[in-house]
Amino acid sequence: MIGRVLSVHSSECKVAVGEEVVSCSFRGRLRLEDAQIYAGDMVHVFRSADSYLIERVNQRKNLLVRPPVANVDQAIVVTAITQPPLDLAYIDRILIQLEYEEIEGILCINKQDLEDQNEIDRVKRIYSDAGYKCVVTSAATGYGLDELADLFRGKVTVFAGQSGVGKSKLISALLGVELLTGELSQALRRGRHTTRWVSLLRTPGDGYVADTPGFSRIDLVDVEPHELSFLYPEFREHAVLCHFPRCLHKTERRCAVLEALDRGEIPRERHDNYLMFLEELIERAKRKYE
Ligand SMILES: Nc1nc2c(ncn2[C@@H]2O[C@H](COP(=O)(O)OP(=O)(O)OP(=O)(O)O)[C@@H](O)[C@H]2O)c(=O)[nH]1
Ligand SMILES: [Mg+2]
Ligand SMILES: [Zn+2]
Repeated sequence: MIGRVLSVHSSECKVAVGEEVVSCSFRGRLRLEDAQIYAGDMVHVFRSADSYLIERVNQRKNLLVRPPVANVDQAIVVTAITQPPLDLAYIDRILIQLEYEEIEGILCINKQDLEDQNEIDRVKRIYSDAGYKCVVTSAATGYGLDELADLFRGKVTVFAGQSGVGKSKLISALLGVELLTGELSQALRRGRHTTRWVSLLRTPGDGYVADTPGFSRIDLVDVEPHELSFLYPEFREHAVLCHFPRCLHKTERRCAVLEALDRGEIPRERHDNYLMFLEELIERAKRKYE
């Protein structure tokens, strides 16, 4: 039998096999920790007398590190505008990581019931101009939830975003389940096992979603400075046309990215944060060769 791993605990994991969810242990002497099984993995399950054993893990198409989920099709990056305050750099760090893993990122602007429509439109424009699908929702009133639910069909979806933006509340509203929201979730995030704290929930239409706690810090992926622009969908097509092959799109002459920026084809906010991340990568590269 083949199943999908929903969650991993220290000595067993929960696997969806057909309509059932079964508890499995790993075959042989390996502990699950060493066996490197992650939520989202497709596994071969073997039924012995009164227990289930995992025999083999299928090759995965990708593995998100934070949160640890395998075979992710898309990530919904949730943000609010004022509660908590909008943090474009935080969103961009997540999107960069997703581009690196080749996972589709979708922006969800939540708390529509609280936030200023002009600001919502401004943020939406930045990310749709950058090439990302954007949805506007309110987990409180249900606004936009149908559109969000449609995105789940047949896919493994991870929710990401700052603490307090409403990830758990959105999933609760969509699936009619109770997830930890607000303070409890913060207590968990401070706990020692937060990175292991991830489990997939089944959605109608044969999809899976994973809630995650909002991480306080997201490290940039390990790329060379001149490679960063390739993790920006709206930079890529221009970057190949720059005069210098390792152009950093900072102040270079005949830089096609800077030209597109001047023509308004690249959102200014995205390039500003790009420059900040670039410095971070340059610093990191310096330390590496010291
Ligand atoms: N008014 C309003 N409040 C919301 C909305 N979505 C979430 N909230 C509230 O915002 C607070 C945080 O929501 P959570 O769902 O816990 O946020 P989270 O993103 O899961 O946060 P972490 O788990 O800490 O990463 C809760 O008090 C929710 O009730 C919304 O659309 N409108
Ligand atoms: Mg939460
Ligand atoms: Zn350039």
